[in-house]
Amino acid sequence: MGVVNVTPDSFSDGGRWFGADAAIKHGLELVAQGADIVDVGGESTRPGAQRVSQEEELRRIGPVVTELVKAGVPTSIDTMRAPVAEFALDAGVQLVNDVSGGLADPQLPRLVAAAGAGYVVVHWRGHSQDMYARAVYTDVVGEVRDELRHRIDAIVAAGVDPDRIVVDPGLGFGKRPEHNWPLLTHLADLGQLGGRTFPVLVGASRKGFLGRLLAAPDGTQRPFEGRDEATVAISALAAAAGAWCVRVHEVPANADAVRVAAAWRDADPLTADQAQP
Ligand code: PMM
Repeated sequence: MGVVNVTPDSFSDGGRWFGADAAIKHGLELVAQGADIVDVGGESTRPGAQRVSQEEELRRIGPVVTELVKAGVPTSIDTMRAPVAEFALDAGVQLVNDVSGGLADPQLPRLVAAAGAGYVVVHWRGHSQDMYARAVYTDVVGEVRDELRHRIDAIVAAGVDPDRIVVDPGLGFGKRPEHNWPLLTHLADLGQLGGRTFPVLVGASRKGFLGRLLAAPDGTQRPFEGRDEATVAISALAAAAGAWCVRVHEVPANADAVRVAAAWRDADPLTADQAQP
């Protein structure tokens, strides 16, 4: 999954694809580079970010979603708002990527259900402006699994087909750097919820916990432009562990990593016959 953030302030690529024409061109380029899905978002979720208005979010994503769908690109909409999802579903997107897992706008799951679209249910505990206040866990993997299971129950109760649900641990969303690593090393467990196996999506690309890991000796975090190789390493490890999708800003090397991981899994009798959803 390649990312097109139509925002002036996303932490990882803020402003680069803010204009509709640049964003559309970038989406097409990501597909040419090997992305299977292009994820379009109009609201930054970086820590501390203030929300944009619904009108502004719609203004940002509208032409980008419309043109990418028209061009035949499998497109997902990254939004927490039902009216934005509704616009995108009407335009033909196949997947709604809701980083709040249905918590921010309770109308959203019903819309996804009515459209028969896919739903990425991300683990989330609250909006960006104060998300670190909620980043308190005694057993991060257990708590994230329990909370995801509750969200899935609510989303299925709203009519979404469980076969169309993808789960995501929400790296960095209400998580401190030390919380992200155990989630990554338990990806297979995260997909096993309530007796079902869900495909798992991982969004580690350029995130702050990588900047922290790769900090200079004086403690200065590695800037986001220097986090792509570490992102590729996570893509390879996550895909080899069975992740269904990795959401990334730079597609070519991550697409290669996913292909390496697929060959790796195919060569292992224990994982070769575990079909991907
Ligand atoms: N992270 C961001 C935005 N959308 N969607 C999913 N499913 N998972 C994520 O981890 C995720 C997301 C924030 O990153 P960005 O601002 O660099 O896009």
